[in-house]
Amino acid sequence: MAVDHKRFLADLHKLREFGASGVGKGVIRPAYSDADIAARKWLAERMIGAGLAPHFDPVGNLFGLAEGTSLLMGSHSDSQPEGGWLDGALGVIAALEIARSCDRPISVVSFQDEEGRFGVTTGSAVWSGGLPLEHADGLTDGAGITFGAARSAMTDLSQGFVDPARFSGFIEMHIEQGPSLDASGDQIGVVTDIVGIRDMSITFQGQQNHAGTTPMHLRRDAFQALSLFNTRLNDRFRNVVTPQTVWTIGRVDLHPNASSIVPGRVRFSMQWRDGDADRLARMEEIIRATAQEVADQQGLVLEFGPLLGLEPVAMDTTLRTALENGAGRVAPGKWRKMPSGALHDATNLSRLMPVAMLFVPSINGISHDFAEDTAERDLVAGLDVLEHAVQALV
Ligand code: HGY
Ligand code: MN
Ligand code: MN
Repeated sequence: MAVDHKRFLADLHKLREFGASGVGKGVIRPAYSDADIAARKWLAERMIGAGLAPHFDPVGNLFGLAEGTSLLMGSHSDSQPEGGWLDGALGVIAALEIARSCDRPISVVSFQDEEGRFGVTTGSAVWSGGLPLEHADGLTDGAGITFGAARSAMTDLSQGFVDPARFSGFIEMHIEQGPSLDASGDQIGVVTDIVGIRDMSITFQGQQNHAGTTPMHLRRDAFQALSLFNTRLNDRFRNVVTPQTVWTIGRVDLHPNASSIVPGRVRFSMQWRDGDADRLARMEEIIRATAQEVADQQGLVLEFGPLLGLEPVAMDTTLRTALENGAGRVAPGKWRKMPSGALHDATNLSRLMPVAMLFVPSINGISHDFAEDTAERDLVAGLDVLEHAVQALV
């Protein structure tokens, strides 16, 4: 039986109703939010309709299990605080459509907290053994809520952890979240490898004081320390990084964040990504040394949070070849092999089984934004490639 494009698109649009932001097709569906949990319960119902057994695990990962050994397909259905409607959701609904239309043993998964409200791809990191549950439970979000407290909202649904040995491999379809496919006019990207990532919080603790009466030379200003750190870091990275290396200070909590108070404390996120593990390590050395130097010179106290990270990983050649052959049939002359600059659950699963990924274009390369979108013809083309690949593999 062939995939049903209309049913696939209808379920994609239904999923984006959970946590709809009211701005374009955007969603606000962070891990363990009411919208996230409601979406997972709806997905569980759809899995039953696909002939799969829904199974929640202790961290809120939702599996739709086929009998016996099966190929696992899926992604995640939680979103960034300001998320796009397709990031993760596309892979989950595409997997569901493949499972219910191809008479092959296909299981489906929606991992939890891929977007890292608490860590880095937390749900699949715990499930794959990359992050001990007791360690994950101590991770906190930007408001100080722990992973353990947040996941307790789903404890009543938990049926224990699924044994990874029941899966022969994992295929994840995802939007590119970058400009390459959209700019080139290609419709399909077959992923060759996924970059590695490092992520930690850094705190500079100085002296809160009056913004009018505290002379500049007596200040221990946390914002000035961050500003100095960032300027020196960009300069010192220059001869270490490549055009593909990225680093981001995405969250800054300045305390007390008031216009007439010299900020005494800043806690900020420091994240960096590259395809080379040695370069990630070199960048970590520079980050730690530069932060310590600024703290010492400015008279502030420095604190590093736990370092989270994943190594760069290459996709499985057998699964990749099946996707490439499918792409050649569905989008002849309009597909390419490419690396992933975004992180995905597939990285965690590569510890346990063969994995591969398929991309479709992001319009204007936009993602992690309400404006994220992909042309329906490209969404459907990606689904057709998955169908060809599954028929060749299972
Ligand atoms: O940040 C990432 O690469 C993923 O979208 N969470
Ligand atoms: Mn994603
Ligand atoms: Mn994302």
